[in-house]
Order: sequence, then structure tokens, then C-alpha cells
Amino acid sequence: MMNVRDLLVYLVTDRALCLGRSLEEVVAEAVAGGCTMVQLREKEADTGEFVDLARRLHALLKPRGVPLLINDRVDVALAAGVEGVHVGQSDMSPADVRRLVGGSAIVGLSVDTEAELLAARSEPVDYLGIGPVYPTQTKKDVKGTPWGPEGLRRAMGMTSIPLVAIGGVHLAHVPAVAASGVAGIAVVSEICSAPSPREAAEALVRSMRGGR
Ligand code: TZP
Ligand code: MG
Repeated sequence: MMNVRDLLVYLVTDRALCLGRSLEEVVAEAVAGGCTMVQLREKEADTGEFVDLARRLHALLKPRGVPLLINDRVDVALAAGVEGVHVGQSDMSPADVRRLVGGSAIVGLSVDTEAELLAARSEPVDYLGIGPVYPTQTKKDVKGTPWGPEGLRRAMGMTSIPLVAIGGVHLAHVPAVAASGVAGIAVVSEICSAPSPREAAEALVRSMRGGR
């Protein structure tokens, strides 16, 4: 079972944005800085490479108690024995994912629009990734207009599934995003491309906790 607190500062990986550093290095730093969950997102890797990467990250994360999710690929998640899977609207349905991974795995779903958010309310998922919150260069095929903090606040009134805000979230946005009541933020570039992923994660965690 997922602990909602694990959603607080959620790192979604993109190797191309790691400034030449290895993914293991960036993830280890992010977790040292307090990042609470990690999603391995690989759009180009061959299956064998994807599973190897997942195993290596899992070996690093499991002893630290940080859940690892796999983007899209249930088979990769099962092979590597990680904590869960995150799917988008055109991937395997959450119900099929749930049947394959079982009741105790973490399953997340992306929602881009209000219609998707409403439809997701009956899905067997642990959280919804809602985005984009702000414009982003990291994902080119995002649908809909950015939600903004006001949109997130409205979304909070439309579902009881925990929400994680994704897309264009940078440190300066965190107070407004956190004030909307979402359970967490998910970031790619703010951590992967930071000069110090550890310090970037620390700052995000501190700000999500209200600057304390
Ligand atoms: N899904 C919706 S927006 C996005 C994903 C994977 C990219 C977010 O990247 P960044 O760099 O945090 O804007
Ligand atoms: Mg997908």
C-alpha cells in the first residue's frame, strides 16, 4: 500500500536531462535530498536495458524506503520487482494494470483534462498525476491548457484520489501549488537538470513542508 506522504516530492526521470551524469547518481542525490518517490521513465530504452536500469535503481532505493514506479511497462515492473506502475491515458488501463500487479502495488494514472479527471474517479489507482500545471518543455505532447494553482484547487474538489501536480513545476511555484492542497509535486527538469540534484530536492521538500 502506498503512503500518501510518499507523494510529497516525486522524481520522474529523464536520462537526457541529467547533464551527462548517470541516472543512478542523480537518483541517489535526489533521495539524499529527501525526494520521496521515483518513477523510471524511459521512452527509448530496449526492454533489456529498461529492466536492468530498473533493477539498479531498485537496489539503490529499496534500502532507503523510497518506492520505485515504472512508467508504462507492467512487464518491466514485474520483472524488476518494483513497487508500482504509472500509466497514461493511452497505455494499458488501470484496471488491467491492477489485475497484473496485484492489490498492494502502487498504480498511478496521468490526467490532463477535467474530463479525464472525472473519468479517473472510478479507477483502481492510488494517485493521479495531474498536469501540466505550468507550461513545460520536457513533455511535448501534453494536452489541454495548464491547470495553474487555481485549476488544481478546483480539481481537489472533484476527486478524493490523492493528486500529484506535474509539469513545469519549479521551486518558486511550490508555495502556490502546495496551497492548492495537492498531496505532492512531480518534477523532471527541476531535479534532473539541477547543478545539485540533492540541493534541488532539499529545497523542494522544505518548500512543500511550508518552508519549515
Ligand atoms: N507529464 C506531464 S508534464 C511532464 C510529464 C512527464 C513533464 C514534466 O517535466 P518538468 O521538467 O518537471 O516540467
Ligand atoms: Mg505512458
